[in-house]
Amino acid sequence: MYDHKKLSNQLETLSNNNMNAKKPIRIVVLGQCGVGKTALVSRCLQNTFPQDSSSGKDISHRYNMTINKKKTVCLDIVDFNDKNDALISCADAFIICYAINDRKSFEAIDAYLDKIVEANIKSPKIGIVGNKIDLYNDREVTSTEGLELAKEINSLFYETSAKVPVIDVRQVFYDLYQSKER
Ligand SMILES: Nc1nc2c(ncn2[C@@H]2O[C@H](COP(=O)(O)OP(=O)(O)O)[C@@H](O)[C@H]2O)c(=O)[nH]1
Ligand SMILES: [Mg+2]
Repeated sequence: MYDHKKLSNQLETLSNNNMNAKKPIRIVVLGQCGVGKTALVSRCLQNTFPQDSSSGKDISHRYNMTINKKKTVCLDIVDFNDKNDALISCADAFIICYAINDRKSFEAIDAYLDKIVEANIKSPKIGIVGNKIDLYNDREVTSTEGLELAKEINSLFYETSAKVPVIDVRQVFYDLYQSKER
């Protein structure tokens, strides 16, 4: 059957794209290998969970996002693989991921914060993301610990799962965009 509602949503997205899209904001996704960066980016862009995400490359995606039928925002999302630190210095905002079932990945956040400081970016916006909450039975990092860290560095904080999308991960990217705009 012909889906009028879907089509009108698509048209709305298209017209928003034309009218409201501004200069993209570049969001670099940082975090230790294996925390789920590529999976989170894929969940954001395609709403899928990749079976094999081990490309090992730094990949940049240009993405126009409309959320809650509000305005469209244009993002450059960089899936960072510790290959090219120069990518950090041209970022507007960062997502730093860890896996809630891997304390080492949480401890690794400090090193990424150092890289951001070294890059000398003017008021960088940061979102701390504890991924893999579907594995809560193996939790090694409490929500409170994540939250405390986020408070300390004045960043946003989320717990997510790229595998079982309990929250819409696009919200993380969208909130960062908004905090950058302010
Ligand atoms: N259970 C679970 N596994 C995940 C999640 N996100 C990623 N993974 C798995 O963790 C591994 C590393 O994910 P990947 O996206 O390649 O991590 P990256 O190295 O940070 O890019 C892969 O086997 C993924 O399938 C998640 O939210 N839950
Ligand atoms: Mg990856």
